[in-house]
Amino acid sequence: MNAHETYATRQDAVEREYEALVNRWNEPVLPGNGIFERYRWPVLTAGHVPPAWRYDYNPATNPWFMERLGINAVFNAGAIKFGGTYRLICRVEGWDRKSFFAVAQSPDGIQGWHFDPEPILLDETSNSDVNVYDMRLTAHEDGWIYGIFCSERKDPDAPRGDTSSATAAAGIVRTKDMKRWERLPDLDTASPQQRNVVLHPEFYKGRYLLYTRPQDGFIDTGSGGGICWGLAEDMTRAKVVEEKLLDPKEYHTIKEVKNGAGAVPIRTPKGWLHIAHGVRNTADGLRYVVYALVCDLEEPGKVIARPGGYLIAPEGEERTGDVSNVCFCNGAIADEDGRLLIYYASSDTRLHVAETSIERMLDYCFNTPEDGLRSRASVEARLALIRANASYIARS
Ligand code: M1P
Repeated sequence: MNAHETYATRQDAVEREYEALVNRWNEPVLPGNGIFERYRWPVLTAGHVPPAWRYDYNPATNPWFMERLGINAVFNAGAIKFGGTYRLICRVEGWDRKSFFAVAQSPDGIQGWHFDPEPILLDETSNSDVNVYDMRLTAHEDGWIYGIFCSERKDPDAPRGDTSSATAAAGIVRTKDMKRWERLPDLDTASPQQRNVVLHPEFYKGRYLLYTRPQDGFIDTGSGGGICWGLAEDMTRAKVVEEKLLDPKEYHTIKEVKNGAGAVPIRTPKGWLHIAHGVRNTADGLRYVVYALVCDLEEPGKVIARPGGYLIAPEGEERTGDVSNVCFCNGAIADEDGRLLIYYASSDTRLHVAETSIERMLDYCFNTPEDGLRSRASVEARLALIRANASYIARS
């Protein structure tokens, strides 16, 4: 085949493959565990990124219809329902390892995800970001939608020859229309490293409440204790002076190494529902899982339900990817009718949805025993379950 024929054949094949993927019907995997339902297919992958973002369509400059700017992965997405549609602001990563943000929309939060025509060209501060990722979208009661994300830069204090050390700060943007994004100064905190910063949707005592995760190093948590919270007077010059511990890292738990906030907390009748992430060490590296907790409605810094263990851990295909053994969530959407969609990414490669309801999640959070922190305590909890079950099972 000559180049001209190749162009036409390949363009047709690439577009057909893309259309088939974005229009593929998704279905719940039943019976699941009763807490939530997984869906058979990821909602977004690298293949969902429009061909026009990846291919040069000019036959003169791209006669072989080659992929010019490939996409490596689509994962960790902030989520919001806006203008009647479900929107995800995804971490899209190119072949060059740089992440950027792009919004995808769906009419029902499950099916038919399509990216908006163009990715977001984010403004920079005077200290340019090298990489940006993991945006949380908060529709705040002040009328703005804030996006808080990780802004990564080379560590200016890295020794000569160290080309890996980085610093992480919380970058901030805001919008009213999900089209024009105003960049604000990065969050100022005492901690040298900040990732997984989340803005609470309501004022607390007249101030903005932010969940933080202070760390000593880019990877090392050091003395960083887990999920913290603090207050800021103003989001246009956001500064949190004091970070108070909300939920600690804990020895021999799913959050032994790192413990970070995830989706924006959701107001429920019984408290603020958090979908967070915990990280433990294994002989095979870090394992990231998604877990839940509930905080007091009046005192959002106080945990009132702490179900033990994980809510979502990688399963099957989810286990492998660029960074294997990772489930990560930075976005969830609660519908008016109580349906709850949890968007979680697997292994830094693809994005999935888990469907549940606020009612089911509250049942799960308030009726799952806390981690007893010892094997014996775990067996005691399980024995209590088995013995209480005996009479019901004998009857059936
Ligand atoms: O690779 C797993 C995750 O690692 C980081 O998360 P954390 O700050 O909790 O360690 C982030 O880079 C995240 O995007 C990534 O999914």
